[in-house]
Amino acid sequence: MSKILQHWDIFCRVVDNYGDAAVCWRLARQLAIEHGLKVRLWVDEQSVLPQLDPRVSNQTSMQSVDGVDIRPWQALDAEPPHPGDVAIEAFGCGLPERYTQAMAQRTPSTLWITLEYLSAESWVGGHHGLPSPHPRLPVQRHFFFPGFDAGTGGLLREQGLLEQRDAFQADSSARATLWKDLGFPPPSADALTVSLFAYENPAVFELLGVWAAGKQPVVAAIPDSRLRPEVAAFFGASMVADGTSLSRGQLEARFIPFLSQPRYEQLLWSCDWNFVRGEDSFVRAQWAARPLVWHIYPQQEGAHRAKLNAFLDRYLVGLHPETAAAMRTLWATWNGDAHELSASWEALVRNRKFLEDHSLAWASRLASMGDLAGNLVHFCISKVQ
Ligand code: TRH
Repeated sequence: MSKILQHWDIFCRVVDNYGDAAVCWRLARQLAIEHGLKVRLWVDEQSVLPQLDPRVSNQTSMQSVDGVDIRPWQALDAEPPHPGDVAIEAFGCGLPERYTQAMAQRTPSTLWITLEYLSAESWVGGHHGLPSPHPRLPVQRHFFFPGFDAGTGGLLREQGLLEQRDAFQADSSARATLWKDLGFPPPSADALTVSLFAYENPAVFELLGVWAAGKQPVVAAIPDSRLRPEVAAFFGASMVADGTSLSRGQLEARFIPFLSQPRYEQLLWSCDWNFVRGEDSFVRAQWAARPLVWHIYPQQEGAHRAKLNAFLDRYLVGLHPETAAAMRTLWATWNGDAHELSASWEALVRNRKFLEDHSLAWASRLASMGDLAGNLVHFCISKVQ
């Protein structure tokens, strides 16, 4: 690593949900642990990180975990800013004005990176890495886009992640331990296991009904999320405590707490199907190499639809045609744009083997592109050499 790019600042504003902090936390840890960098993570909302990683306290104003200094954004108001060599502005959150001025005055000036949201759209490759001058100050920022092909910044993936996944998936006792720790016996061998993490979703009633009426037992893990009240309502319940199991027909729903990120990862690895949402869980489900269904973060005027279809256009290439068509229909239904849940689910279960092989091949192909943290480090070095 270049000696001149040792000090990195990451700025994160929690807009809503977990995704902003989740991505910044992964990136910060990877830069510190795998690249030996000194990283400060400035966060405007202290309550989210401890849910993702219980080693982080929401009581402390300054703390260090895994070599990352976690600081409240507000602390910047109290002290003169000392900008690092690189400043990452996550998801267009903006940098504090005083910090930006200090960046421009610094010699050499701080390298300013805007980390963008993930999209599979074809324009991303053409915009990745482009500079944009500041309107007043002698400093420019560069746009860094995550993505699904070699012309982009790639996806976050920690070293050894796929090896850990393979070891876990090959180890039935590790899976049994996970369920035991969550307060449940291991699902029976003939059951289909599913994790269900999503925003509020009217299609969930039909989905649960299909599972309840199906031929095969389904064990659905329901982490605490905005979907949970709707799942409880399907069983005629209003509030459901963690550790509760509710059954109807072939379906058993297991209500579990919001897990730490590593634990949630294990849940994704252990389930046959994963329903995920937003950005980070969506990527993690791809690394899990199991069939997935994405509830995309809804945007105004349906802008998310182009993103959803752009991903499917890439993801479904090479998949058995009937399976690909059923996946497209199921994803459209889950995102409120179609109403054919039962038939598409049956087709997918029938063609499960194609999907499983495809999920594994997809994860391997993505892994061959390098990882976002490594790509970001190389990009920054290229800008100062
Ligand atoms: O929480 P999200 O909906 O975040 C979203 C997206 O990032 C979206 O792009 C953004 O615009 C919006 O926030 C503001 O979904 P996401 O991205 O999957 O983040 C959830 C994180 O929570 C992810 O790191 C997985 C983690 N998680 C756990 O650690 N434990 C759990 O039990 C669960 C269900 C999730």
